[in-house]
Amino acid sequence: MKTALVTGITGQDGAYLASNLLERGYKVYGTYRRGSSVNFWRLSEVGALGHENLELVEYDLLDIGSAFRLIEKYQPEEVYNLAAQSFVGVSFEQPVATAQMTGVGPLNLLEAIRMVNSKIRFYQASSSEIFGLVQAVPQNEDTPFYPRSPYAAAKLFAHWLTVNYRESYDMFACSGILFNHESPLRGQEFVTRKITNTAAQMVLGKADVLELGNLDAKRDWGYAAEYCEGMRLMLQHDTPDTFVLATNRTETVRSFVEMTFKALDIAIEWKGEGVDEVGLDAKTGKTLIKINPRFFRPSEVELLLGDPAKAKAALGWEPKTSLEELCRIMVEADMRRNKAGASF
Ligand code: NDP
Ligand code: GDR
Repeated sequence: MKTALVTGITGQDGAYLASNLLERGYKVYGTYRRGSSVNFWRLSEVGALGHENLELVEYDLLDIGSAFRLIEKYQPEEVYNLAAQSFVGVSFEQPVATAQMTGVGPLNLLEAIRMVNSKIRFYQASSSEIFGLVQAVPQNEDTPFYPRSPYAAAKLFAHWLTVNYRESYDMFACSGILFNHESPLRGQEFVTRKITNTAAQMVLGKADVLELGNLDAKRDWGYAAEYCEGMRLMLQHDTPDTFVLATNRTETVRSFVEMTFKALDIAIEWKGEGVDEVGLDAKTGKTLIKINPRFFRPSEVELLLGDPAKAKAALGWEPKTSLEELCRIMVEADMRRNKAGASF
């Protein structure tokens, strides 16, 4: 039986990856951090909670001693490092904590693997945020980096260390530069899920208005379950490497809003400019969307568009779900949950 350790098991990707690996007959050690109340709702949604081959293990990625004990005790064949402070907006408020969790956290694991058993295969959850200020599009493995937030700078540190441990110690260390990937399991603070969930609540009379920041930011959005399969494929490849996973299509936040309301049979008409812009129900004239400056970031990544050609050629990986389909899946899940009174 193959063994894998997945950090950040309570997150969106942790749930999809755990479910993927369990279906393939893996023994999975999933790490979560101690808190006053730990929430396993995502594992429950994918049907992984309580699986006989899933063992949940407490781990704080800031504690290097824990990293050593974890690797020594379980000696997994594969380690997928997904845990991080993953919200870009918060990284401007908590830059030092983000640097430690998102930057130094992966280094703790790399060190533990190097010292305990350097044959263990390691996946680092790198991010398209490291491309930051546009240098070239579409962005691929050779595009220069220009991080625009403490989060992106921390992810870039972890990316380079992954590459450095691969080259210095001959470790099987892979960096997956993943573009935004979404699903009904996405946290509500991220823009896609905030939009689908609030829109569902508005239709059900549980919310009045959707408040957003920069509507013109462009993102390359894909479906999270497919990206987690890409992570697995990277660790099955003959050689360790860096891969971009993306859809090669970019859309504005504004079009994601339109897509969401369209899935609910509502057409949006935009009026006004800048912070005074509003989105109206084209039929009734009711204001549905407002701009709130609170949601703007001190510096923004305006355009992400990824080229996944290398992953397709080497891993046979390609995205399958269109953005319209993904949006519809998310809206329907949020309608169902809100009707049932669920709060996640
Ligand atoms: P989530 O925010 O959903 O999950 C993050 C996970 O990290 C949670 O399980 C969280 O635990 C855990 N975590 C946070 N801090 C600590 C800590 N100090 N010790 C232990 N665990 C901790 O993120 P996603 O699943 O969306 O993303 C997975 C990874 O991929 C992240 O590293 C993210 O930065 C990266 N990434 C994500 C992309 C995306 O579009 N989703 C794109 C590119 C990269 P808790 O539940 O307790 O908060
Ligand atoms: P991102 O995702 O920063 O790309 O990071 P997020 O969904 O937070 O923002 C996407 C874009 O939407 C704009 N935006 C808003 N964002 C949020 N959260 N809330 C709003 O109200 C809002 N209005 C407009 C943002 O300014 C931004 O341009 C995600 C995370 O999963 C990271 O962990 C990951 O590394 C990257 O994707 C790739």
